[in-house]
Formats: sequence, structure tokens, C-alpha cells
Amino acid sequence: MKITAADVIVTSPSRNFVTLKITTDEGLTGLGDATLNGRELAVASYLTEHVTQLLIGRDPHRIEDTWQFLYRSAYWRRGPVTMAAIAAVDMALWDIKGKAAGMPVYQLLGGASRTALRTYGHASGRDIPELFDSIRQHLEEGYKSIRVQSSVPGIKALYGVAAQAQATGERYDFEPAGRGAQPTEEDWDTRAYLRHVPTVFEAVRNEFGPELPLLHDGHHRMTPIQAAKLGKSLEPYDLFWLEDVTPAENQEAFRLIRQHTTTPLAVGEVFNTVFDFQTLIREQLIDYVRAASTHFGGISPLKKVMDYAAQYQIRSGFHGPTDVSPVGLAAQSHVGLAIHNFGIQEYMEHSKKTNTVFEQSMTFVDGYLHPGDSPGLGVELNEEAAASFPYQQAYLPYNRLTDGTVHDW
Ligand code: EZ4
Ligand code: CO
Repeated sequence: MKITAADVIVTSPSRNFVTLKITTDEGLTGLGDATLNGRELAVASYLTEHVTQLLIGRDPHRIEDTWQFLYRSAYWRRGPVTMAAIAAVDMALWDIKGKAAGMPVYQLLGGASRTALRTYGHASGRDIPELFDSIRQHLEEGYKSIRVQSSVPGIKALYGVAAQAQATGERYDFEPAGRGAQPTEEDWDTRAYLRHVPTVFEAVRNEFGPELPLLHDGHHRMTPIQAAKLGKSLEPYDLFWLEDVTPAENQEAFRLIRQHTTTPLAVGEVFNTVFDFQTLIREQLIDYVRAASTHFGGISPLKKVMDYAAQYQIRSGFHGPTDVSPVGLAAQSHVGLAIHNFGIQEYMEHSKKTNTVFEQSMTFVDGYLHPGDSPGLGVELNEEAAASFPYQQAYLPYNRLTDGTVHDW
């Protein structure tokens, strides 16, 4: 079998997605997700200008060889743009291999280690009553674990609070930045946040009891000692995990955090390779790997980092926001179903429009996700629908402190 075409499709149903479609001389096609939120066209251009022509004529079965070729022959390694581009190729080749074998990809990765993937959903509110309503709504829809984000008095706009979603009839804000030529500016105050978050979890525990697994995302905004303080102050509320407490370029920061708190820690949604996890895993500084197949070079490296993590009882918690396309979500769901050290899968439903562009065998039943048993990844692109939603420029928001200093968002 030989690759005869590799096309990049950019579509924007409720947000932008970049998809690679690889076609073979035997008529099999494969899809890969190359979406890098807010920098989409950089990856599209990396693929169309530098990668697609290298794929023509190659044997699509040689997944590992193609991955190593793209990683090593570029000389310039790593980084989100490069690794999202390589991820798309890797996923598309696994998709083709599954279709050629007549099997879902999880079968090629060793077969299912569980019946389905436990998920968590995103509850949020501008105040406690709104947050409680959101948690109840998620529970009614079957979610068994809940991420809790709420507004903080004194901070006007806040990450993770779906303030506009209600107005549009969807659950989530699919494009938190809004579309446009400039990023939205938000405000941030770490002291106000650190004071407020424990009171929110106390209220949630009082209302929903001790059993419900609760998660929280700090979104990279604290210093190591502030993160340690937050972890400690949340211990009475028994979190499933606390995520992205610091901007984790500095892996050593987790040594300090770990000394101070037994709250389980999750990190890695912006990581691109196993090297970003090297110290964190080897020194057992985290509990969950937050990598996403799309930003981590695809299915092949995700399986490898999880096998490394397994030696240290560290489990998966793959990143599943709506900016990971249905193709990327399917790819990591096949990995999650196959590995022994699966933890939980983040699951934000995609919008109705997105689901018209990406036809999926994935099911979500009673809080559990399953990638389905269609051969390959189980996602097909409706190209006509994709073409009806042209790219729109979009930026993620950014933060400024009260004195005007730019802060991590
Ligand atoms: O802000 O994927 O845990 N989820 C997150 C996400 C990220 C977005 C950025 O594109 O932190 O919502
Ligand atoms: Co996050």
C-alpha cells in the first residue's frame, strides 16, 4: 500500500479545526487532528509546506518509521507546532492501519483493558447557586466526576466559567476568546483566588456529599509556594486532582509543591514530548498525565509516555477540551481503552455543528465514553459540511494584573 495524497482541511463549525486526510492507492483514508488553538494556520502551513509532499509514495503501515523520520529529519525538534503536525500524521496512519486490519485502533494497541472510559465534565458558575445547577445538570446527564470552576469576587472574567454558553443554548463556550483580530484581555488576582476556592469546595461538599469525585484546574497561574498552599487548603475536600497549578516549564517546582500537599496533582496539557514529563514521572511528582494525543505527537508517543508512567503508578487524564477535535479525542480514547494505567478522560461534548462535520462512532453512555468498534479511529470527515464553515481568526484570552502586568492565562 502507498500514500497517494495528503490534504489539510481547515474548518470552523463552532471553533477552528485543522485535519489531515491521508489517502492511499488502495482507497483507504485516514484522519489526523492538527488543531493548535489560536495558532491553527501555523500547523496547517507546517503540514502543507513541509510535510505532505514527503508522505507521497510512503508505505502507510510504517507508522513508527514515519514518526521518527518526521521528528529527526526536521533537525528542529519538539514544540507545539511541529508536534501537532507529526501527531496528525501518526493518527492518520493508525486510522489506516485499523481500517486495513478491519479493527478499531484499540485492538491494535493490545485490546481493551476496561469496558469503557470513565469521564469528567466541566461544571461552572458565576456564583454558588449557578454552580450547583451546573453540577446537577452534569449528574443528570450521567457524569460521575465533576470539574468545578467558579467566579471569584473581584475578578471580572475567569477561565473555565461558561458565562456565555447559556445564551447560545450550548453547554460550553466553544471559543472562549471569541473570534476576532485581537485576544480578549481578562483580569487576575491570585490572593483573591486562593482565598475563594476553598470556600467553593466546602459549599460543594456540603451540598453533594463526600463521594462525588471533584477536580479543579488552576490554569498555570500560581507560584510554587502559592500552589503548595492551595493544595494544602483543599485537602479537607478530597479532590480527585488539582491541575496545572504552575506554568510547568519548570518541572522542579513540583518538588516543592509535593512536599507540602497530598492533593493529587495533574499536569501536561501543553507538553509536547516525554521529556517534558521526565522529572515529573521519575520522581513521582505528579499523579496524572494530562497530555493530549494532538499536542504530544499522536498515538505512538502517548502510549510510550503512559508505559513509562505505569512504572510509577501514574495514570492518564488526557486533555479533552473542545479544541481537541473529535479525531484527536477518538485517538486518545483508543489509547485510554487499551492501557492498564488509565485514570479518567476529560470530556467536553463538541457542539452540534462540530458533530455534523465529524461523523463519529464514539458513544457517551451514563458517564462513560467508548470510541466504538468501527475499523480505525471511528471518525469520518463530512467534507461538504467542513467546507461550509470557513476558518475564522480566533485568539485565546490573556491576563493582566491590577497594575497592568501581563500574567499567565
Ligand atoms: O484552556 O484547551 O483543562 N482544560 C484546559 C483547556 C485549555 C484550552 C486552551 O486551548 O485547560 O480549557
Ligand atoms: Co487545563
